[in-house]
Amino acid sequence: MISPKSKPSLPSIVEQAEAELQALGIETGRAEWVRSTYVTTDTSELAALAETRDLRATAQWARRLRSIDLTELSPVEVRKCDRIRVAQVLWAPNDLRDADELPRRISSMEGTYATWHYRPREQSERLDLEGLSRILSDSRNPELLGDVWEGWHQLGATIRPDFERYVTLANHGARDGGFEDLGALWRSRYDMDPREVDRVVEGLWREVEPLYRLLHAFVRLRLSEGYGKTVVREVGPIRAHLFGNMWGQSWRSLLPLLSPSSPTAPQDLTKTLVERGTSPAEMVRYGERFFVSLGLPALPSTFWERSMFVRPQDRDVVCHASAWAVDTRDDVRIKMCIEITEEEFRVIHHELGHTFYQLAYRDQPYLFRDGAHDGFHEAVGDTIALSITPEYLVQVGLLDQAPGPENDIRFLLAQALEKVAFLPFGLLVDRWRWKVFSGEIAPADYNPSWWDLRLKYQGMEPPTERGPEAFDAGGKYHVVANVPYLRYFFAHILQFQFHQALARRTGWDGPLHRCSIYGHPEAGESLLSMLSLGSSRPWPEALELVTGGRMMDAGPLREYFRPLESWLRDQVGSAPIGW
Ligand code: X8Z
Ligand code: ZN
Repeated sequence: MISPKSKPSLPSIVEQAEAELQALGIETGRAEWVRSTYVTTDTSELAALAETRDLRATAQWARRLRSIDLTELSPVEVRKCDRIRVAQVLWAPNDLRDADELPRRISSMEGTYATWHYRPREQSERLDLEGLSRILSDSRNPELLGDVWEGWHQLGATIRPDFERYVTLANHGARDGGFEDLGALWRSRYDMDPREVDRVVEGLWREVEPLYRLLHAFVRLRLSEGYGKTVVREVGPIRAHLFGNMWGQSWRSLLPLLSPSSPTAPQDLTKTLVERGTSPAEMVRYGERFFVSLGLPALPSTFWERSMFVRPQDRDVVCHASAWAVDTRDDVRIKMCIEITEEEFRVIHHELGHTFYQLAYRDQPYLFRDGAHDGFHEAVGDTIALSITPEYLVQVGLLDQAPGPENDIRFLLAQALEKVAFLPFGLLVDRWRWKVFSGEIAPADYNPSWWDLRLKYQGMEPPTERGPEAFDAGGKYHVVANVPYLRYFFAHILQFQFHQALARRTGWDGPLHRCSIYGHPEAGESLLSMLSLGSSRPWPEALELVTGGRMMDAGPLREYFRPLESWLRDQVGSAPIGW
């Protein structure tokens, strides 16, 4: 019983911190949204100001909370204090001028990236990243591919001065926050000893590396047949402009080159979408209906009113796809420059995974409105996209007839060209940045060390000798925008764990790659139980809710691709593996 005389209790210190950081976080989100959908000097300045204010407040609260007696706090409050310390991927330097400069440097790099154009040889127009990427995926002319690759990567030299300064400032901040450097801050965001993170990564990589090397050997063999041995040697690394993608991170567009088209080759989804005149919003509706079929609530009307689905013609925007919860609750939006392609159809599902996660944890306290870890956030939409099987496409009317099991290898090969091909890239981006932040890689070695890792993990080399001004890591969005990348490596492991577990919920006991959880609310219920936790509990608990296990595990990925693995082995035969 509450005594009628008792006074209303004052907000605790943790509640005060949470309320202030929420208000600042929302303001920053709005400023960043405007900046990203309308890149100008003014919007960039305003966004940077908001970010500095937000980061400084976070650092001040973290410092204050560190000095209080934790035994006076509830377990929930203790977790909130832990979260404040690692909630952001930057720490404001104590020095005021440095704190002002840091977000400006990042904004400047993002601006360069967002507005970079290149006019390929013998073309009349300057092209943006989407235009250049289209050539990379469609052309089979190695000279043109090399020119496009090189033209995009020229942006590195422009970005480099900002990047060097950003590394210095971000490290100042991280050290002021009690971390060794920015990389150490990033590794502290996984509910485990930060020194263990790389060991976990290494263990997962060892499990998947043999499959990657097999795929690499197969692709080298076929590219060598297609382009000739002078362009692609039968041994050694493959040149990076030949993978149909600017970063060699997804090789899916090589499929027609690798897999002899059979009479049963399934209809091309891109063609169907284009022929039907499907609009970007309709593409998003397909994604929404999938989540709704799992029993999740439909998207709010403001999502449709406020999202950006197409590149505006009259201004510069940051096209790299992202999902936002601007008020951290209902005001969810995505920002994409949607093209009518099969690839973008899947990216939409990826982004909506973020959106439905954000909606699922909207009732958690502000400090817990986040993924169990960042790899979970990246894995949700991809998990759903694994259910875009031919049978699913028939169900939703995007395919006339599902091909028989004779198409399985082609389907699995397409999936591997996206998922398995990605793994070494997902790993190396931050292994490189961790060393940059720790100082192990000095600025003069930025580019040679980047290529050392791309050779070591991906088996790739640059199309031509890189000059001393080159800074090729600067050609990747996440590097210039200060977005940690390890999350995608984890997501590529986790999504197969989730897919396997959800498939089992539906009673599926066939091969994993044929299962679609579309229209299975029992799978949705399991997924939602994990999503709605947000970051209120350590991630192994969240993982356990869906999969029954508490570790990230590459077993389900290997199981998914098992039928392909033996096929690849046959195809490669006695040809060399490795580089
Ligand atoms: O950046 C993304 C998403 C937005 S979170 C489109 N991805 C990584 C990339 O594009 O490099 C998804 C896969 C990896
Ligand atoms: Zn994402």
